[in-house]
Order: sequence, then structure tokens, then C-alpha cells
Amino acid sequence: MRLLIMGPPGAGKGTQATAVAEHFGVPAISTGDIFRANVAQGTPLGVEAKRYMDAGEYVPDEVTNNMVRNRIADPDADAGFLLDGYPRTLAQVTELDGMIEETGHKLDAVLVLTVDQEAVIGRLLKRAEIEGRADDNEDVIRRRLEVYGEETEPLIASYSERGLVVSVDGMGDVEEVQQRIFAALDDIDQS
Ligand code: B4P
Repeated sequence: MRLLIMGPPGAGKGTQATAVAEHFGVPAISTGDIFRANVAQGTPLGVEAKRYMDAGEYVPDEVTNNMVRNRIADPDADAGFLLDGYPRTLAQVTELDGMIEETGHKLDAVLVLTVDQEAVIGRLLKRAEIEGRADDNEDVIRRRLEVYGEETEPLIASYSERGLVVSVDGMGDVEEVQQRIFAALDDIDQS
């Protein structure tokens, strides 16, 4: 399976990605996690990414595309992958299409988590108390939601035209959302 998980910040992408990837026996690849690991290690990539992430802006496409290209070339992604947080721009969609085409495979589905905006702000503020992520303060969260609406939301219509979108209600507790996701994706896996 080659899957994407999409939704606004706080929709539960990272939360659900691990379980979904495990269910299908593929790695969950989160661009946000890779950036944060680089920031923590102080690599040149991390130093560059941090400037953007702390402001709620997207890291430039060129940087992100190269990072994903390298990661999905790793042997554990041969049998498939679940991409969490990528693509986020139309230019990234084009790049990803090229990367997948080169391997002779195709994208199977784009899982979209739908959520209520005020509820996700609440989730992220709660995470700020627990994890202290630099981009989880109210001003930056609102900017991230704005950037998502401008740059990423239009991707859903584009994937929808290609018949790839599987929309799942992301409200409710984590377990409940997970069961909805499995039910929706298992239908696809069997078709
Ligand atoms: P991400 O790490 O992808 O951040 P995110 O959108 O907030 O999602 P995340 O996966 O962390 O949170 P989730 O919704 O699971 O990106 C961070 C930054 O990296 C971006 O702003 C950007 O700067 C950069 N970046 C990443 N990818 C990029 C790309 N492709 N191009 C350019 N830049 C890129 O969960 C949020 C919280 O909600 C958690 O605390 C969780 O516990 C809670 N939660 C989840 N489900 C819940 C539920 N059902 N009920 C209650 N709480 C729930």
C-alpha cells in the first residue's frame, strides 16, 4: 500500500499514522518528525527547517522534496509507505507523483481526516502543555491553520478528481477514529 494521510494541524495525522502503517505493514514516514529529529540533532537541515517551523511556515519545497526522495528510497519502503504531512503543496504533489512513477508503482489512497477548527486548536494547546513544541502556541497554530487552508487544502480537490480520497471523520476519541480509518481503508485494500 502507498498511502497519504492529510488533514489540518492537530487533525490526528501523526497520532493515527503509526497504527495505520502497522496495520498495513509499511513504514510511517512523517516529514514533521524527520524535521524535528534534525532540529534536535542540530544538523544543517534542522537549523534551516527550524526557522520556518517556529513561525508556522512551510519548509521550502526543494529541501522537503529531497528529504522525502531519499527516505522513500530506503529498503523498508520498497513494499509501500504511509506518508504523513507530505505532500503539502501542489509542487510537492508533482514531485511525489514522479518519485512513485519512477518505482513503477501507484498511489493507492489519500486518507483525509476532517475536524473542527476550534477543537484542533484545543488539542494543540493541550499538546503544548505536555510536549512544549515550539510551534504549538496559539499565534503560530493560527498561522499554521491559515497556511494549511491556502497551500494544502486545495490538494484534496486535486486528489479527489483522481478518485483517491478517502474521507474520515477525525472527531471523537483516538480509538474511535482509528476504527473508522481501518474500516474505510480495508474496503479499498480488498477492492
Ligand atoms: P507536522 O509534524 O506534520 O505537524 P501537525 O500538522 O501539527 O501534525 P501532527 O501529526 O504533529 O499532530 P496530530 O494532528 O497527530 O508538521 C510540523 C511542521 O513541519 C509544519 O508546520 C512545517 O513547518 C513542517 N513541515 C512538515 N511537513 C512539511 C512539508 N511537507 N512541507 C513543508 N513543511 C513541512 O496531533 C495533534 C494533537 O492532537 C496531539 O497532541 C494528539 O495527541 C491530539 N489528538 C490526536 N487525535 C486526537 C483525538 N481523536 N482526540 C483528541 N486529541 C487528539
